[in-house]
Amino acid sequence: MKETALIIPEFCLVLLVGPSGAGKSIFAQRHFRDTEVISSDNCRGLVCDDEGNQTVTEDAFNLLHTIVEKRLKNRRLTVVDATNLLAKGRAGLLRIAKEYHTQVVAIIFNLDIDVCLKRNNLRPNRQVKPNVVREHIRTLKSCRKQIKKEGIRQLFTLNSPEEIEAIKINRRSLSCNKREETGPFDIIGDIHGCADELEQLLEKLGYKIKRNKDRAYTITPPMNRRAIFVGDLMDRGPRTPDVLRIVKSMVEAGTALCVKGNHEIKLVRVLDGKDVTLTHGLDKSLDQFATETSEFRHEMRDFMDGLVSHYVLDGGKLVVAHAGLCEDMQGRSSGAVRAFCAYGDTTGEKDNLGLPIRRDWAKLYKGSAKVVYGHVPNDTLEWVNGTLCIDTACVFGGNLTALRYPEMELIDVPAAKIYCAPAH
Ligand SMILES: [Mn+2]
Repeated sequence: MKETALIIPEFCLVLLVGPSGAGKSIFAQRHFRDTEVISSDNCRGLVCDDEGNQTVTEDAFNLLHTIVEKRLKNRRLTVVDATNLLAKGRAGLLRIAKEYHTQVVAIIFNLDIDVCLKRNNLRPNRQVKPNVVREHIRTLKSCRKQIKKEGIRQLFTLNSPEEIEAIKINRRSLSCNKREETGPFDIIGDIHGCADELEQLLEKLGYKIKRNKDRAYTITPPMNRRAIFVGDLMDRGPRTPDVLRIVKSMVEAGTALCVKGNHEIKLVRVLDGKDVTLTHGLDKSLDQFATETSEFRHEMRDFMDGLVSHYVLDGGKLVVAHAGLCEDMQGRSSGAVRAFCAYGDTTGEKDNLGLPIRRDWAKLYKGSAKVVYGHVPNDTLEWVNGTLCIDTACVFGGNLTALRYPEMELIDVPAAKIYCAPAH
């Protein structure tokens, strides 16, 4: 049989799901490191010296959950080798995965009863009764649909010993993981449609700008340098389409990275026809988009939608996210991580000006990675516990600022005018 690759994230929780005798342990041994596999049988053995003892189930699973928790906390891929057939049992593991912002992958061993019984008979000392195996298989048939609804990101079903034999596991990097990229970088704050200031700043940083006949840009960075944009490219300012042209061309040429801001999220929703209130300068962007082609709008929509929430760079020494990111979310992917990156640590409440109330995560930050972000317009630039907000309110008449990394040098250009009156 031809080899089949299962592609799973480098960091995830893998649940092996299937009856006793399905070959889960052999599979785990073949494809994962010993320390990556946490088996319920092994945990039974650890708590009472007898891997087949079913009376210590509660203690064994408490231990299993504790080990899974510690591993996910340390961002280690973890495989749970247990039957995982009951929703109640899976729920505890899914809760831990959610707490540590870990994607869950399920590999289902959907084998014939005869295969399982035969294999079960070969197990030394810890055979499971045939009627228990039969019950497992009945439960599996009914739980497959249920598993899909539990928020498991990837589900693979293996239907025969031959299929299992042909599997190869490939691990892919999470899209936020760019640890191997060491820079040097020029990290640029919230632009909000201020293309004049962006062009000036890029030139000041040594980038060569060429405008082509079709209004597209070719930007050539100085030797080895790359730009990183913190998001919020659009809204409020006068030239949003050009800012998008510049950033998209650089990202596609590999001369820049860009993370997703809350304004990108909202503009994509508008372009998708969703019902969105046109506040915070969104109306300006739509006016500017109206004179562009529909092809341009589609291209930019896909570009913005495809941006990643944050990047972990330079061996983990640098994190870039639009609204910042606390330590225990860095290098992870979940709805909560994406929300923090785009909106910050919001309480869900608003102040008397209608602005969201934010917790001051930077004040509490103890991580070793430097975190560079934008989102909150500031008059001054100040490192707080290794974090720096570089949104210096260009569109409100402030500056557009870049941080040169690793030099930690700040370069800025002043706004040509006040494009928008600040809300505070
Ligand atoms: Mn923002």
